[in-house]
Order: sequence, then C-alpha cells, then structure tokens
Amino acid sequence: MDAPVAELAFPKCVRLESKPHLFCPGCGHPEVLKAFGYAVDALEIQRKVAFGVDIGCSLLAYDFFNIDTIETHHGRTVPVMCGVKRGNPDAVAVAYVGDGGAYAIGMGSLLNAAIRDEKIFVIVVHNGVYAMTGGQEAPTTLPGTVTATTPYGADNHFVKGPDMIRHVNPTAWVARGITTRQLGLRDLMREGLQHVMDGKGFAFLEVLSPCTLNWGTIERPDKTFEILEGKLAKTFKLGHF
Ligand SMILES: Cc1ncc(C[n+]2csc(CCOP(=O)(O)OP(=O)(O)O)c2C)c(N)n1
Ligand SMILES: [Mg+2]
Repeated sequence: MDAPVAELAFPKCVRLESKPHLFCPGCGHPEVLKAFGYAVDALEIQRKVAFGVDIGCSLLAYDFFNIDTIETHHGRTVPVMCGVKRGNPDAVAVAYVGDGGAYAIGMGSLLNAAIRDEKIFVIVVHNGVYAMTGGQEAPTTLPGTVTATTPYGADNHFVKGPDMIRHVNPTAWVARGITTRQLGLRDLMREGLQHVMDGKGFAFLEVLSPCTLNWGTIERPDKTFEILEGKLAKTFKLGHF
C-alpha cells in the first residue's frame, strides 16, 4: 500500500498531467479507456500501441494516455488506423470510435476494413446517441427513445454492430462488453489486443456505455444503471460473437 494513490487508481500508461479528464460526470468513456489502459499495461505494449481517436466524445481521449495518439476526422479513424498499421506492421493499431462515427458516417470504412480482415483493433463506444453534438439520434438508438432529433421517439430500425461484423468476417475476434462490468471489460480488451498482436486479423469490441448528460441522468446513477443493464444489455447481447 506504499504506492501513491494515483498509481492504484489509474493504469500505468495513463497520462496523469492531463487529469482530471474532460468527460462529463458519470460518462462511460473513461471507464472504457481505463479498461483499455489496464489491458495495455498487462500486455506491456505502451510503446507499441498506435491509438486513433474519432471526432465525438472519443476525441477527449487525445491526451488520456502516454501512448502515441492520432486525432482523425469524424468517421475516419478506422481507415486511418488501417494505414498506420500497413505503414508500420509492428504497431498495435487501435481505432477508438463512437457509435455515430462507426455506424453512420464511418460505416463504409468499418465494413470494408472488417471484410478485408485488416489487422487492427476497433473499439466502438455505444451510448445510443451523438453525444458530443447534443444528443441526436444515432444508428443504435432504440425504438421509441426521445432524442434531440426524435422528439416523438425513434423509429424501429437500429444497428447491431457485432452481429454485422461477424456476418461479413467469420474469423474476426468480435465481442460486446459493458461499462458496468469493468473487470470483464479489461479481459475483453486484452483478448482483442492479443488477436491483433498475434497477426490474426480484425478485432472488434463494442462497449455499452452511458451518456449521462444526454440521457438526462447525471444526478440519477440508479437511472443510468437501469438504462444500461435493464434496457441496453437486454437488447444488445453481451459476450463473444
Ligand atoms: C464530417 C463531419 N460530420 C459531422 C460532424 C459533427 N459531429 C461531430 S461529433 C458527431 C457525432 C458524435 O457521435 P458519436 O460518434 O456517437 O460519439 P459520441 O460523442 O457519442 O461518443 C458529429 C455528427 C463532424 N465533426 N464532421
Ligand atoms: Mg455515441
């Protein structure tokens, strides 16, 4: 117990100078990033990772780690990281993207990277909205959900990312986790990273994650938990695909 508190509370690869971080109270992004950081620590690959962050709340992770990080255009992180990996085959290339960036503007790039079995690890933070721009409907928004652009409730169509990736690439590593189960999330991060480190091809992890600001639950962690575990995790299956 002699270690400074910060060392116990954060993965070693975290950049302490940039804390406290810029995410909203109760945001899920830091939980996802923390799980990722612990996996990087466990595999001792801090100097090998190339971390790409999308526009969206993911961009707030641009200085979260002491890891080589690149900020891309909205929806373009997957093709950028494919390029980084091809130019530097030793890199462990990771694309960190929101569900809007992955499944709306970036859907074509994502599917083609999966089909081509690019050797990158894609992490999609599924919060059911375009969080950074004010809570508009995302491709993952569930039917009936009121958002900034669906005042009468969203329609019946939504994307199930991991099912889609599995469909176009039968050999990819594909899973879905959730921020409420941090230790399981770390294991999934480690597996995804290991898959690309072993040169086996495309790895894809979607994480169910809260947006307390746009869900209107900043003051209600019980409601946040209810939406995550009671609604999202019931519709979007957790585990390996
Ligand atoms: C080419 C382009 N189109 C649109 C935008 C506006 N924009 C910025 S972030 C964003 C959506 C972010 O949602 P998501 O990808 O789900 O990430 P989140 O903020 O929810 O984590 C949009 C539409 C932009 N920056 N660039
Ligand atoms: Mg989102």
